[in-house]
This record gives sequence, structure tokens and C-alpha cells, in this order.
Amino acid sequence: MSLATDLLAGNRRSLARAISQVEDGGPEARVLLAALYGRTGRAHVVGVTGAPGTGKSTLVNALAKAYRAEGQTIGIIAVDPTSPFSGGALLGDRVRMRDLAGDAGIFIRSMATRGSLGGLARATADVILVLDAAGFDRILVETVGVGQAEVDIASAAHTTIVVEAPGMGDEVQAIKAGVLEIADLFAVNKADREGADHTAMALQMMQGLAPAPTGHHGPRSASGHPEPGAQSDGSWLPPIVKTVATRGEGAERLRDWIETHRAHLQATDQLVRRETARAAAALDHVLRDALLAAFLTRLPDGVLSQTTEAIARREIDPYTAAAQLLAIST
Ligand SMILES: Nc1nc2c(ncn2[C@@H]2O[C@H](COP(=O)(O)OP(=O)(O)O)[C@@H](O)[C@H]2O)c(=O)[nH]1
Ligand SMILES: [Mg+2]
Repeated sequence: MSLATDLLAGNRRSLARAISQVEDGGPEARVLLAALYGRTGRAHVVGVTGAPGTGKSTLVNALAKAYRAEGQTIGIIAVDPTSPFSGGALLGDRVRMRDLAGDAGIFIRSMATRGSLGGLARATADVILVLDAAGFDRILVETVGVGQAEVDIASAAHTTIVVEAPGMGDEVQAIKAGVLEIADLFAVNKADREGADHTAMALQMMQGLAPAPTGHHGPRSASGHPEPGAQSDGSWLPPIVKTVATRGEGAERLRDWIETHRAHLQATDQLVRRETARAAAALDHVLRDALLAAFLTRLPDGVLSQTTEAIARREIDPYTAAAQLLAIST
């Protein structure tokens, strides 16, 4: 039996092997992904992002348990571009794995940078495909919210949760990191700590500062803010959910909001739009890799390193050098 057939039949050992294969990339991975692709598109992908220490791992853990209580199967991918370790488990995630171990309805995979961040985004998207094909209902992807790579990874998600916590120094981190725009849901975690209300209010105020959805006539809460969730004009106002991840508090509410958002995406044309955006990003990654690989094989031996050294010595600028290399190889 081929690895793909094995995986689609629900064999767990083949799942781990398939994931390692797509992480490594290469021709075998391409054959596997081609065989699996037709069986994907069923899972709902949830991105969970935020600054280190806000409690993302703990929250993903609690969320997975809340989903398991309803019988849904969960794939978890923890992406940490800051970790120098490749493969295997990240330190904090080993604790989590022990906690969730023994439940066949949960599969956890940690991923760290191997080479470029772009490579990590590509590998993450492919691991999502494998878990999707293996039949997991929901896939939770934890990423550290620090930069463009995370925004790229978030573009692979249907629903993006931005996690904030009180006492992280600056309530407007979300805006600075540019993640406010990508949030479908906010979790104010560590709500057992002082300042959680303040953080939630700061987020709500930032939402108020954002341009109001056009033609908004939706209901308003007692505080004068519009009710979160689906608006009458088809737009979505991200709900702010307070959580205490260590005790699992708020996890059901967060799960229910994810499901509400999923229903909203399905009811509007936004699911199709997001799927198209995901397809564009996937094609873009694959094309870049393929073009670069094809280009490098056509380049005479040693030319790349000589050019790199010349750029470092300031003998030539990177733009002119790239144009010259392109001219040689075509
Ligand atoms: N007081 C409190 N601590 C929490 C909560 N959630 C997570 N933590 C703690 O915060 C620390 C960082 O959590 P972790 O999930 O590893 O954060 P991550 O870096 O965002 O993945 C750990 O010591 C957690 O036990 C919470 O709701 N309340
Ligand atoms: Mg973590």
C-alpha cells in the first residue's frame, strides 16, 4: 500500500511519516501531496497568534479539549520560527503533549525553522493539507506573532485568533504588529490577572477607531458598541473573549465563536474568497521555490558564491548582480 492510501485509511504511523516527508519537501512529498489534495478542503483551519508568553499553547490545549468534548477531532501544529531545533517537540509543547497524550482524536506536531521563514510557511501549509486529508475536523495552528512570516502562516487559516494578555507592557501590541487586521477573534487570556478588563477595553476602543462597517445598522450593546460577530451588512466584527487558559475557562465560548465565524464564512462569499487567497498563496510559494531551484541548477558552478562575495565586498549591488545572473542562465 502506498503512504497516501495508508494515510487515507486512518493509519496513525503513516501520518507521522507523511508529515515528515512533506516537511522535508522534495519529489516524494510532491507525489504524496498530489495524491492527497483531492481529499482535502474539509477541515476548518484556525490560526492562533500573539506575543510569546500570552498563553497561546495553553489556550490551544484548552480549545482542543473543548472540541474533544463535542467529539470533534483536532490536529495541532505549533510553529516556532525562533526555535533553532528542527523537528521533534518544542520544550513547552512536550508538557502539552503529555497532557493530551493517549487521545487518538488529537494529533500534535511542532515545527521549527529549517532554513528560510518562507520555507516554514510552505511546510506549514503542506502539513495542514496532510492533517486535512487524514480527516481531522479542526486544525489549530499556533504561531508566534512577530512578523511577516506569521502573517503568511495566518493566511493559511480560515479563522485567526489573536491572543493578548494583560501586563505585557503595551496594550496596542496588536496594532504595532499589524495583527489587528488579521484578527477574526480576540482572546484576552490570563483574565485571572489584574488588567484583563483594561486590555479588553483597549481592544474594543481600537475597534471603535477602525472605520465602521459601511451601512452598519446592527444592534448595539449597553456600552454603545455594536454587538460582535456577523453584522447586517455581511461584515464581521471580531468578538473579544476573556479566557483563563490554565483553567480552561472561556474555551467553550471561544470554540463556539470559531464555529459561528465558520458559519458566517460559509453563509457569505468569504469562504470562497479565503480559499482563493489560500490557493494564490500556495501557488506563489510553490512557484517561487520551483523557479529558484530551476534557476540555480542552470547557473554554472561557483558563480553564485563568487557573486555573493562580490556583493559583500561592495564591488556590485544585489540588483545588478541578480540581473546579470538572470542574463547568464537564460
Ligand atoms: N495566570 C495565568 N497564566 C497563564 C494562563 N495561560 C497561560 N498561562 C501561563 O503563561 C505561561 C506561558 O504560557 P504558554 O501557553 O507557553 O504561552 P505561549 O508562549 O503564548 O505559547 C505559562 O507559564 C502558562 O502556564 C492564564 O490564563 N492565566
Ligand atoms: Mg507556545
